[in-house]
Amino acid sequence: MKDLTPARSSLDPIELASRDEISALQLERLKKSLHHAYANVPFYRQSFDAAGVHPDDLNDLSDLAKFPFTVKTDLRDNYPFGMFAVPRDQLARIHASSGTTGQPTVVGYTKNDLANWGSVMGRSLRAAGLKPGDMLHNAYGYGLFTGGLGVHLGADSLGLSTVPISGGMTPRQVRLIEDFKPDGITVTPSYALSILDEYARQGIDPRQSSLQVGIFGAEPWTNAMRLEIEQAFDMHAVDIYGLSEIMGPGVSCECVETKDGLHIWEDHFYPEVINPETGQPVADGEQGELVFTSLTKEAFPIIRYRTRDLTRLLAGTARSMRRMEKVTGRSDDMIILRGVNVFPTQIEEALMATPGLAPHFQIELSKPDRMDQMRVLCECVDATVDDAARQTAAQQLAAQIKETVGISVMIDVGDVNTITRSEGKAVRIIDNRPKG
Ligand code: DLL
Repeated sequence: MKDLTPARSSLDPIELASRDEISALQLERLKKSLHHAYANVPFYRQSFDAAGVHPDDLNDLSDLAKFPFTVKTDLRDNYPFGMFAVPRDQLARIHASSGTTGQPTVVGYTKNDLANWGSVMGRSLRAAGLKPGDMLHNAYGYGLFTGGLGVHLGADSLGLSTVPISGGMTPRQVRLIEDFKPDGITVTPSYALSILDEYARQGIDPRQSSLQVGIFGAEPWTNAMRLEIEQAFDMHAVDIYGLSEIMGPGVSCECVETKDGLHIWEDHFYPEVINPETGQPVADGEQGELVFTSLTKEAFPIIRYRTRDLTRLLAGTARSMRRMEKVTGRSDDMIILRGVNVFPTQIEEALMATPGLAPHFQIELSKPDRMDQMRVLCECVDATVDDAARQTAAQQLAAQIKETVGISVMIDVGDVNTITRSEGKAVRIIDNRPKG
């Protein structure tokens, strides 16, 4: 793999600023953001008043802990535009996340917000090793989802040539990568695996492709998956994170030279990690739920938003800004099986360590005889894996999960192509347990 480390001279000065400079900028912006939300969004006025706090009470970054949290249902309750802090005619863009239940969550951006998004997203693509003039194959979905259009803004801001292919039509994805010869690809890790399958189907060696780097996010994925993808394509694989409520993709991104967690662009997004039970902030280095406050957003300022994503904050390395560890999973996706907490990423890790199995999987939950049961649905890597080898693989995977996660599960090893392929975010859990 080629060394893609960007020249230090190409970075934004704030990426290399001292901690003191970053904190000073954050404090100044945080004060403004709290005032902006309080003055222009009735929801924030009410929630601050109810908690007995006022934006003037913030004298230090740690004072933010006095302010109330914002949660997803607050956004739903104010559907569609109740959380916006600018008049409707100042909105330049609206996005929405479909959500699995009920009301979609709607977010809005002014022209300045879009410029800032382009800037942090462009910074992310540069951190991942792309430079002006490179070509990007952008296979995140275009539309209300922030993935496609958000990455596109960043690519424009950095000066890339973008192929806005969006998700789906997998044979065409391979065709265009082969014909246009892009330097980078942006896609969910699960859809990258579908593209990889298509390479095999067409009998083309993905290691010979022009791709130097893949920038994967929008869903959890493991370091074991990183290695698999890097080897399969002979390219770098870096992690990018974001969520619509905070901006979209480009809230944080790994640097290609270190791949040691995602640098949060702290000049725009102020991170905290809290104990999800008590709501108290925990020290850097401790695991908990990630909470973000926007520092520069005009249309949709967001104060102490509980992401439900579990991670920990770590000191900066390749950049001065702090890192977040790869997200283990969302608290919503945590399965509690007979008292043990399980994340799909733990199953992914065990699967990747088992020879003979492909990296595609789903988890089926059921409750026969009032006992929760988990079945891991996976498939063999190719048609040469016979019945005996499948049985061995199933036993190995079950043993691996028992050892690392501490639960007994059933394993189904199907034929090649039996697991539904993803074209965006993978659906990992099929919950057949009776409701209520
Ligand atoms: O998924 C934005 C995005 C698009 C990020 C493309 C990266 C690349 P939402 O649809 O609002 O936005 O979903 C946000 O997805 O709270 C996480 O649970 C999950 N997520 C996003 N990136 C990662 C990641 C986009 N790198 C939700 N690792 C977030 C793990 C991720 N989970």
